[in-house]
Amino acid sequence: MGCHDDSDEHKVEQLRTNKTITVGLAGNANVGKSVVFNQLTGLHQHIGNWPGKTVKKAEGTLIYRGYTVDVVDLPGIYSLSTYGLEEKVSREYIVVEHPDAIINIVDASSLERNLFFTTQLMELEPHLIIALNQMDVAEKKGIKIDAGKLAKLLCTPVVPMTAIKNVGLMELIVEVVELHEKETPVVKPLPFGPEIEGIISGLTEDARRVETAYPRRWVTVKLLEGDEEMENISYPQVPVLRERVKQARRRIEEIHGHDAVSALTSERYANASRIASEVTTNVEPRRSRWASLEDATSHPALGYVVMISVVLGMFFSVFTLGDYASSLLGQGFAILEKAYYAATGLGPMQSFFWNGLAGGLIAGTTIAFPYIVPFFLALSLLEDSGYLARVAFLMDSLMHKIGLHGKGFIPMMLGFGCNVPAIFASNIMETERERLICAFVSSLVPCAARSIVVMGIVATYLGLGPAAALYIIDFILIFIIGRIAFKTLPGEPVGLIMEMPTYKLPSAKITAQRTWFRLKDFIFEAFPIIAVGNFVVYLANVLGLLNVAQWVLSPVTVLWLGLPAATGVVLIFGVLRKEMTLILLASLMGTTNFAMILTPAQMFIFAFVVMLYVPCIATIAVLAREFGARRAALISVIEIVVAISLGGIIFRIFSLLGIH
Ligand SMILES: Nc1nc2c(ncn2[C@@H]2O[C@H](COP(=O)(O)OP(=O)(O)OP(=O)(O)O)[C@@H](O)[C@H]2O)c(=O)[nH]1
Ligand SMILES: [Mg+2]
Repeated sequence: MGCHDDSDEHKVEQLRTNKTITVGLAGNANVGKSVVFNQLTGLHQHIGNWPGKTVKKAEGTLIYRGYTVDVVDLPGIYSLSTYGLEEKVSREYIVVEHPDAIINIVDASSLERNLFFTTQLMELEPHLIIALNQMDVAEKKGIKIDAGKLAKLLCTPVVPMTAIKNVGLMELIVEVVELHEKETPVVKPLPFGPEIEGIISGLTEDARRVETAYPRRWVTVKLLEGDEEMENISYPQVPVLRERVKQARRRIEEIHGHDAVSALTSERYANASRIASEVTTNVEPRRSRWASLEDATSHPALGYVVMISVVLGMFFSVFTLGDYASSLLGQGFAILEKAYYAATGLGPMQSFFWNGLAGGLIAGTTIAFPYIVPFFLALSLLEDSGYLARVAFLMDSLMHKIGLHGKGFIPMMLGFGCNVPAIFASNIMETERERLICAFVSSLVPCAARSIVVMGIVATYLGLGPAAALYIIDFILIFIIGRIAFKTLPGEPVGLIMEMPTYKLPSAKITAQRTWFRLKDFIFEAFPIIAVGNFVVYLANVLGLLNVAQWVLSPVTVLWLGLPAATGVVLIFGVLRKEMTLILLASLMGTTNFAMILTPAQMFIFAFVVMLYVPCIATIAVLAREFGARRAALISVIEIVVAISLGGIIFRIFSLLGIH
């Protein structure tokens, strides 16, 4: 049988004079869709070695040979049923928006599983191109794939590529343009076994009468599978179909001994598996150098040892590096300050320029920057290597106690960098309830800004022990609060369905890029806020307004928490950004030597409250956008109450123990 059937009702019917080509990238999760998207469009979709990063479709443009190519990055999916929102979005996009081409990104290193999705995609009859990505990984695993043969078997163009190294992208885009210019017809679905094909064609006659943008064969197959959306479209239009489909299902059951859904699924698997084995040769099934690492990091006992060491190692190196750079920068600015006053002379105007205008930026640079750079870098390496997904797997049973599964740990880990992407990442959870719990606990994770406060005060002046204690208290609280949320929100927990990505050597380019983008966000978003906040507080201080505010807040700050009155205003401004608390405190007191401002007990309590009391304004905004203003407000209030109540309790315990 030839590849293309001219009488096919879905063949390209018009001559394309249009200079715009739209292309959708579809495929399983974690196959490299976003890498391809970023390479093609120059945009920066989130890339990382764990499944489920892209949750909403993203669009970008590329100009090639006079064509404007609109590229759409779709979320990773495994089927085209309407089980999940992503699946529904993807199939509607393919049929309703009818892109000129669908590029199915396939992970060459696990071809069979990926082709299972390809078989379903083909049933939608798009203009299809297969991008056989991760060829480097396949090669390392000793897998050789005959791309030409695959193209013949599927009747579609197949482009082998290694997107991460920019190999094959040009060929891919040439293929897209060719498909457009040559008016290549749509792909034809792979046939099921003859009995089922017979049943399908028997039904197609009636299905033809259904008016819909979906291909007729697809409608028939989906009706057999009991797809609700297709039933709602078809049965009211052609009522006789309902009975016919019922009979057909019974026939399939008689022939196969299974219901229609299982029969169709197993035939798709059979197709995928047959094709995969026909085009694959295993050159030498050698044990990869990652294999022992793989074993060690997911080992039921050793895995935890590795995990704790990795996390401790990460914090320790970030702190050591940050502390060193911070004191170096501090010394540099001290010399600069001396030189400045030597040149301008002392006076209120000179002090206004240095402390009021430049102060915030200087404090931001010396206190925040040194910790944030190594922190983002470390997090990025963890994410890209695939280790984060291992941690998720190890944390599965603990996470179940708060009603999530291991996957929920990924957003939490990302929360260490910043809570905002963590809340976005909560979208990888399957149900609304899990998403909410996950976002809530993620907002309690000490982000880089909060870590700056812990490191800049507690670790620097009191040592690593008390700093570690703060983190441990925080984690215990996350667990307790998470568990309460889990018990109060109705619903059942679900199991862990996440595939383990293989370990990969993080690409220097992607790591550098991601760190830079996070850093850029930090510089452009945080620095203006820090500078303005600092200026406002400086001015208010000079005008004597701060005293009023501090007086109003002192029952909480001084009486309940045992902190200096100045911390009141600082905590209020800290809602803008958590590291502001440290910076403002330094600039209000005119020194970055916190030992002169706070006693050891106060340092601990201050850092504790900052760590917990309400996420920053950006996090609240994202929570409100994702879950509604009411829930965002509720989460904020809970966190303020918990932070202040417990802070006061710690103060009293310290007093009892004679710690000041
Ligand atoms: N070695 C290698 N790694 C790749 C290649 N393409 C992508 N990757 C890596 O695979 C991982 C997943 O890539 P993404 O582009 O984020 O995958 P995705 O398909 O968009 O994933 P989701 O959005 O989660 O569905 C990342 O760690 C990439 O660096 C490749 O050709 N070779
Ligand atoms: Mg993606």
